[in-house]
Amino acid sequence: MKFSLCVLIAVAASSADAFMAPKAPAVRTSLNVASLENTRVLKVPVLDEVCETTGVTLKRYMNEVAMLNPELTELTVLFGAIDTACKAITNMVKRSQLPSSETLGYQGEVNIQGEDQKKLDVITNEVLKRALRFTGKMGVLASEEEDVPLDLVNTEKDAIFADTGKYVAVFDPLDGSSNVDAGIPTGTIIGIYDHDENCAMDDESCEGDECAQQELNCLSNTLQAGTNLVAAAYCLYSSSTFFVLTLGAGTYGFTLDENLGEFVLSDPNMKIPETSSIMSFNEANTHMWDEPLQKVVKGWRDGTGKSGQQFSSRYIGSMVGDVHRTLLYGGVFGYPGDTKNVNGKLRLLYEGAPMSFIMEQAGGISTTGTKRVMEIQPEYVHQRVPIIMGSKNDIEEVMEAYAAAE
Ligand code: AHM
Ligand code: MG
Repeated sequence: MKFSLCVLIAVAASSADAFMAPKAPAVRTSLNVASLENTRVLKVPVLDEVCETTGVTLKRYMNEVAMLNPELTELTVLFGAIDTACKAITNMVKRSQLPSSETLGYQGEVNIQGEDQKKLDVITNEVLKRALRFTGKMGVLASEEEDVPLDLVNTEKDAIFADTGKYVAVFDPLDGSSNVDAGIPTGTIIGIYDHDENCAMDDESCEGDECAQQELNCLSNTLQAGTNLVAAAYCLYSSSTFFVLTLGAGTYGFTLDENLGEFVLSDPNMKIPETSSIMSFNEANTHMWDEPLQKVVKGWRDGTGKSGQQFSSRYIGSMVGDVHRTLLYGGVFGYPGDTKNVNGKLRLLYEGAPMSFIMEQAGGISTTGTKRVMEIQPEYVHQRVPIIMGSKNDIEEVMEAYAAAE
C-alpha cells in the first residue's frame, strides 16, 4: 500500500522531487541553525519525511545541501567518494568470513601505535585513501593506519586528481577491526577539515630544511581542534549498513538499501534522549578510573544517581556500534582515562573529535570529564583522549562530579 503511494507521488512530482515524501507534499524549505558554539550556521534542507520504499538518498541530500549552500558544493564530491567507499567496505566485511576470502586474519605488520594490523585494516585504508584522492579535493589525509599524514597536494602535484586540495580528511577506516572475525559490528569514522591552501610548497625556491619545514606546515593541517570540523560521518557495518553524518547543523542517519545500492534517509535530524538508563564502558577497568567517574557509575548501578534509575550495561567494544546505539536509545558511552592509560584508548583526531561532533549535533555532550572534547587542540596525529559522551543529563552528572572534586 505504502509502496504504491510512494510511486504515485514520485510520478506526480517533478523529476527532481522524485525521491521525496510519501505522506505529505514534498518539503524543501531551509532552516538557519545557529547551533553550538564554533559550529557553522548552515542552511539545511528540511527532509523530515521518511519513505518506506524509496526516499531521500544520501546523494540527493548532499545535492540539496549544495543548492542551499553553494560554498559546500565541493563537499558533495567528497561525500560521493565516502558513500562509495562505505559500500565497498560493507561488501568486504560481509565476505571476509568466506573460505575463499583473502581478507581474514592479520597482515603481519604492526601499525605506528604498536597494534597488529588486520588485513582488513590495510585494505579498507587503501579503499578510503583511493576514493578520497580521486575526488581531486583532498590536501592532506591522516589515518589510524598511516604512520604520518599524507600530503597529496605536494607529493602528487602532476597527478590528475591533485586538483585543488581544498579539504583535509582524518579517518579510522575500520574501527573495532579486532572483532571482525567474530562477526561483531565495525565502523568507519571520518572527519573533514578545511585545508589551509597557504601550505602549498614552493619546490622551485625552497632548499633543505626550508622544504622540510614547509612540508611540516602542510601536514600540520591535520592537527586541528574538532571545533574546526566541516563535517563528520561514520558508517556502521552491522545488521544493516548505517551512514550517519553531520555538517554542523544537525545529525542525519541513512541506511543502505541493498536492493537500490543507495543510502536512504532513515533518521532525519537525530536527537539523543536527554536522559537514559544505559551505560557503555569497559567495566573491567572501573577500579582504575578517576574517583568522580567511579562514584557516578556506582550510583547508576545502584539506582542512587541523579535520575534515581538503575542503569543497564551494554558494551559491544566497537565504538561506532556503541555510539550508534547511544544516539538512538540514549545513554552514556565512554572510554575514560585510567591509571594505566591516562588518556584512555581512543584517538582524538579520527575517533574522538568526529564522533563528538556527531554526538553534539544530535543534542548530546562529549567530554573528558573536565573538558569539551571538541575544543582540544591535537599535538600529534595519534594522540589519545579520554571520552565520556551521550545523553545531556547523564553527562552533566559526570561533569558535575568532576567539578565538585576539583
Ligand atoms: P581500534 O581502533 O584499534 O579498533 O580500537 C578502538 C576500539 C573501539 O572501537 C572500542 O571502543 C575500544 O577499542 C574497545 O577497547 P577495549 O577492548 O579495551 O574495551
Ligand atoms: Mg579505531
